[in-house]
Amino acid sequence: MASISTPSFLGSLSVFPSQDETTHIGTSFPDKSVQLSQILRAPNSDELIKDLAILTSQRCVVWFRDQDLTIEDQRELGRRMGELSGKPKTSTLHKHPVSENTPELGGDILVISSVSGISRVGVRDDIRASNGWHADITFEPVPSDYAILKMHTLPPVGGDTLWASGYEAYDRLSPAFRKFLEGLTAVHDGNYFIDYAKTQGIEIQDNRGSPENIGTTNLTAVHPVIRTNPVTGFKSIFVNRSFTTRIVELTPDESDNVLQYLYRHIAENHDLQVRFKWNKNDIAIWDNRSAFHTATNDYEGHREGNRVVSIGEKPFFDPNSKSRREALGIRV
Ligand SMILES: O=C(O)CCC(=O)C(=O)O
Ligand SMILES: [Fe+2]
Repeated sequence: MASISTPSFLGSLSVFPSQDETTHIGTSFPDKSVQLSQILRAPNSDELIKDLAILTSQRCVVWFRDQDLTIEDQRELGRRMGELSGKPKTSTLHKHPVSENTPELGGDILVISSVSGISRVGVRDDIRASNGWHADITFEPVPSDYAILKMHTLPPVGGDTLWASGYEAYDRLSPAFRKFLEGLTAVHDGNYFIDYAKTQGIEIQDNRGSPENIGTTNLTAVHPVIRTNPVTGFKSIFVNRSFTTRIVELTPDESDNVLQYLYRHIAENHDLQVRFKWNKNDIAIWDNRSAFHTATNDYEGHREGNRVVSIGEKPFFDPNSKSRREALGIRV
């Protein structure tokens, strides 16, 4: 398959040194003099943050090295990226259903930790590392647009994170299979968090960043299998192994087989993935509408970071939208 490298949209961020880490996914700002805290306070901060949202949506994930961003700044960035790129006014920051165990940081910060908390909950079996591929909180009726993760504690070796492009995964399917998937919807189920909350004796958080993300007894939602990203206009596959359990319009057997195919398609095409090696205080920002990610549990020792997940729009499929390759003129 021919692939032509297309320069990323940088807009006002082009004043900072950056590099695309692979052809299809991931752009980094390797110079630690580029600080998100300064971008937040720049005179043209609205323009810079909007362009950061567009870049993140186009490239699926971006990284900044050795950041001094505080927790409060991380929340502000999470809020403004979505607001400046057009999300509904009713969408704010997500409060994870089982975030009660981190009260010192507030319900809208999720601690990603090797020591405690949810980051290893719900891995259904650990024989294959690829079982961990997911997009965050897709069991919510109004799921996430962006996530911002800052890692402050790392093991001596290991613990990389991988991301995969849902746009490129869509573009690799045959036209007939794309068309078949475009009419379908799928159930996303996060009820294992309810079971986890029971075992930990904690309450499920209600009012989770949108008037529609309410209720504590049934964490499920139905979303289109192919979703249009409103920031880029590109189509993406929107099912993931951690939460998607069933394609509604198919028989259970058909659904299982189609979902398994799509999960393998995402996990086994390493040319639509990128792997990031963390250093202390690095930040990753990704678009949960069009990218999947997975941690690597290959390390010993303490690994911990803080994550802000913002709520975007209700997922939709626009039949007039284009695929990324179509829109950018990349040969399929
Ligand atoms: O620990 C990681 O590398 C990623 C964890 C994760 O899935 C997340 O922060 O959403
Ligand atoms: Fe995640």
